[in-house]
Amino acid sequence: MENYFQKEIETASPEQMKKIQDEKLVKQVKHVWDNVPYYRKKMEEAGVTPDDIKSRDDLHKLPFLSKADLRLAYPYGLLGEPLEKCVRIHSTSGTTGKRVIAFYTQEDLDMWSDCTARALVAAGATKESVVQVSYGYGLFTGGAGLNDGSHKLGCLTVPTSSGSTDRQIMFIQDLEASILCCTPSYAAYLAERMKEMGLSPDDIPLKAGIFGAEAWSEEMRRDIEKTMGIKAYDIYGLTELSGPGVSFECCEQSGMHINEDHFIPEIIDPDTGEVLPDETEGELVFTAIDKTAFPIMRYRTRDICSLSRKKCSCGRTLIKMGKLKGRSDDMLIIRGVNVFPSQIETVLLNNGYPANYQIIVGRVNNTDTFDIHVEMTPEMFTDNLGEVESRQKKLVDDLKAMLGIKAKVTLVAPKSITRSEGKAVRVIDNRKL
Ligand code: DLL
Repeated sequence: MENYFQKEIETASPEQMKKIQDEKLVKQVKHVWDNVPYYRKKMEEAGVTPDDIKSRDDLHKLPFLSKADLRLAYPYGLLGEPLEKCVRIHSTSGTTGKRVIAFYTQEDLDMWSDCTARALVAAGATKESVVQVSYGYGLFTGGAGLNDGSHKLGCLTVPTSSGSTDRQIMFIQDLEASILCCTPSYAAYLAERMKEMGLSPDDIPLKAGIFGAEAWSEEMRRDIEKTMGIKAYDIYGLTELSGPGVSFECCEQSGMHINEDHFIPEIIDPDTGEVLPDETEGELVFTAIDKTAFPIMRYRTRDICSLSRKKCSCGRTLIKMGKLKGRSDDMLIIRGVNVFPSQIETVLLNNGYPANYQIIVGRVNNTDTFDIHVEMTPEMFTDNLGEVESRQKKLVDDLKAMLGIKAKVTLVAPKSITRSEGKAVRVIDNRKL
């Protein structure tokens, strides 16, 4: 029998859900108009006032917010509450220097942990479960998000954070963890390590995994499930909207239920901004209707997928989004970390290299590989291997400081990277997702 964390909401009728959304949206638009001058100005420019928004059907009248707005408004420009009411921030990994900072009141955190608790229950968690949270803790939302949902449910929460792979496996074994939360690529790495240690699925106490924060294929899901003897569930979210738990998979494992009593989704044509019907692929846009410290409206995620209201066998009526197909911009997600080619370019140019480089991303044994080929200038070109190695090491270190993950850097001879006559192709992504 299917369990729910908040059954009345998760199985509400379409009419009940619309009523919840209409009421919250009207209230939220007033809150934003009164407290967020940045967005009020956008509304004024679009000729919209709170009186024009009477229900969800009027959502399309509101202006979009984009990542560029978030950067312009950095750090406090979209804050909807006095700072003394805020109790936490989280932050994205940052693009060209400016990170996005999201603020939370205690009520916002409570709402967020409801979302992750729903995801945990959908993956089979009860208060008897031991939940190992191997997402990073800190500014990243993964660790804190699943941690708080697990607490709320009353699970024994094991806050290992990411890294120290053998220790992770020791805790899973010794504490008989039943649910593992981490990125799919880390799950694959853990699975690989378990296999190397001679552990068979029967030796591994885990029953389920809640994996997200990056795109992953069905093949990868099947591999992880087989090696660990678990059911692997997808989970989606983004810092701007709180973090993981914006949507989550249920036993059907075919798309993620969106917590639409908190986040109203729309799919738009990324070029025209036109709202598209259900089952059509486009850019996902979200309006947060009840978080007040960082109340973002019609936020363009740049994630591409479709929405579906088809009946789900789990009994949840929450709308579903399909697995993510890709992004409408150039951001790469490598080992769960957001990487922009422009960040790499900055590091290279700061170190005196020309802007001739190539980023090659692949996937070996379910883990992302990340290679950067960088051309030397003729002045740098040398036969002295020691010198080349120390130059490479300097770049690896600087890139790690900028991106938070390690790349393999290879310095190549001047003029060896093909010049382009049109737009440069800097990224070769060989991952088949
Ligand atoms: O990745 C929040 C999160 C943490 C989600 C843990 C799930 C689990 P950000 O770092 O702000 O937040 O990155 C958000 O990551 O716009 C997507 O492009 C991508 N992403 C998140 N979940 C998935 C997923 C967290 N399940 C960005 N599948 C989003 C594919 C995902 N991509």
